[in-house]
Amino acid sequence: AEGRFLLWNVGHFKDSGMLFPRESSSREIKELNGLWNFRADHSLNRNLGFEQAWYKSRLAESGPVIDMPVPASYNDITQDPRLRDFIGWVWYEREVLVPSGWVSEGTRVVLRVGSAHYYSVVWVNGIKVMEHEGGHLPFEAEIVEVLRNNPGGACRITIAVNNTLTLQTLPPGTIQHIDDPTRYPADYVVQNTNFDFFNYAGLHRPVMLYTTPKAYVDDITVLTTFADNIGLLSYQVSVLGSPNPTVTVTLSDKGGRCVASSTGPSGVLKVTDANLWWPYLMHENPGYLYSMGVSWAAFIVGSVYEDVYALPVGIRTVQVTNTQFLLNNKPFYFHGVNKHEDADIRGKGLDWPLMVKDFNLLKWLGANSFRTSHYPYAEEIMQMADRHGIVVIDECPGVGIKDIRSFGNASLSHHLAVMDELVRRDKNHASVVMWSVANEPAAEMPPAGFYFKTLMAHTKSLDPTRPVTFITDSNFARDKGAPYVDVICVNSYFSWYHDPGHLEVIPFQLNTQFENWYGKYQKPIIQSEYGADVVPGLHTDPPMMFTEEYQKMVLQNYHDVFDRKRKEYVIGELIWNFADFMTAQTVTRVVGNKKGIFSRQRHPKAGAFLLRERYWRLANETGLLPVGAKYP
Ligand code: BDP
Repeated sequence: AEGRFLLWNVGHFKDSGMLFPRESSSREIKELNGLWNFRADHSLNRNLGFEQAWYKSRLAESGPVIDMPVPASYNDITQDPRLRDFIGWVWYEREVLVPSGWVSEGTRVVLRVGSAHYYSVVWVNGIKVMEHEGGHLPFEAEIVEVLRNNPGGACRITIAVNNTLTLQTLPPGTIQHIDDPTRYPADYVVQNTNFDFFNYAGLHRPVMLYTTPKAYVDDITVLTTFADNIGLLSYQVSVLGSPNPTVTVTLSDKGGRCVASSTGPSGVLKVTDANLWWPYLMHENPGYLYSMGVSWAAFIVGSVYEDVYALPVGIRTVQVTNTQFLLNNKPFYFHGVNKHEDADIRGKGLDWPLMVKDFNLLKWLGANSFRTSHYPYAEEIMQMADRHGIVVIDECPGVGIKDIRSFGNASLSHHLAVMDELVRRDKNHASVVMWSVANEPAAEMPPAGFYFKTLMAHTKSLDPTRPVTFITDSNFARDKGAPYVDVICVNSYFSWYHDPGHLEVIPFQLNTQFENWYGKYQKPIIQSEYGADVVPGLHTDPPMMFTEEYQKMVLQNYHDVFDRKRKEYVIGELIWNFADFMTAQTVTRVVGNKKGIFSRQRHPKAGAFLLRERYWRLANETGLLPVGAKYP
């Protein structure tokens, strides 16, 4: 029966880069966003598409198709509950015409999928070009050979996506078949998960074609530091397709002036009077980015080949002490949010208006940071964070690891591969200051020690410059992963899931929580989640659960303790959650999780105003803003 939903073999090897596609004098981009043809495979074994090879010809030839927008989750696009709750393979298809110049000698054409949840198989003109496991991270394949075989430039892209989660996927899940004709219809199947958000699926981020020359800049790694007023960027460039590349690197400031240059595939750029990258509200000019121009050129049999790529880079340092988080050697206090990629209709699909609105709300709130709970966010969002100086804790999809069978070798090796992909994608973002390898795993289970030790050591080997953590809700004395983190990140819901309705327990329990963790580990602590559900518009006094007043009181009680402990070792507070979001249906959720300080439509609840007052006050106290600076 398991075969129905297909189990796959894991195996990724990071032998190449994953630079974000950017246009340049040597590179072109064709975005494939818009309407695709779509069909969910409702056959009993969900395998009809493979049996009938739907990728061999146009999708409309093998059955009915509907319009499906990309990027978007497919779940909320139609009125069909069978599609909303679909489990198994869905098929997307789009035809494009490729300019003839693209298939000329000396050009590479790459097909890139920003993310697709969860497992994908991709064909071009009926020929399989790649498979990928895992949502939330990009994957790509070179397709120029396939295109050359098809004169006229026709390019039919077929992508099959399967959302099934198993004990070895990330996040994990289980498929449950109930075979009881007296109580359930035939073929009753459910996807069980241990995480609290809807398992949206589909082509969630932009799909595009882009070109590079045959010899091309494949990857760039930049590490930054500074001494006095000199910024130092050490870089490494990898060029593929050329034995002896002549690499030129230039660094330009915001005004386009070249401030440093170097040649060779690795080197150090020195910038005098460097503008450091500072967080929002910590400096009058936050999010300063230089542009690092990397080019490669050669003369081969009479022609010039060259590739040009420009990478935005920020100069900043990150350091953790026993009691502090230092950004550019200054104490940084995280006053921010946890988010989700989630909105009406589009689900987890990247949406420009939503993204800009969310950043505007973050700035209105005075938030200086967010955690990408509980999976990597779109690169477009990371770039916004870089530009606006919003600090990011970058989390991988290690959420809901609760079953002991998800601590085995297959799970671990996939989790390591996902960290490879995440670090490869996000290593050059100035906004990213810490990696989170998981959220609320069963960290007290015996195998958790080895699992997290391995995972965090691996992440540090990939990136020695950033601290690593995971988010815990385990008992401080029994947590087997905490010994390996740089910063303790703890979630708690006092007076909500424990002692519901009893606000008076918060000062005691929160104080004890902090003392316990710090006493055992002497590491700085972030309150990585706290909050309460609110159905907007519900009011009571005295406050009752689910009212606007109750959320405010939970926040207020937590804040009083934060204010005492941030003078010692508490280095941040991230509200759960920025906005209401969709979940699976359960008796504890009212059309989703309502712990947002904004509704799902991004309207503020009373708690948002309280948080706004606080965050601006904190910014004035802890930032470099002049004392008494007022919010706009
Ligand atoms: C925490 C989880 C988060 C949930 C939240 C809640 O990390 O994903 O949404 O609780 O219950 O345990 O609201």
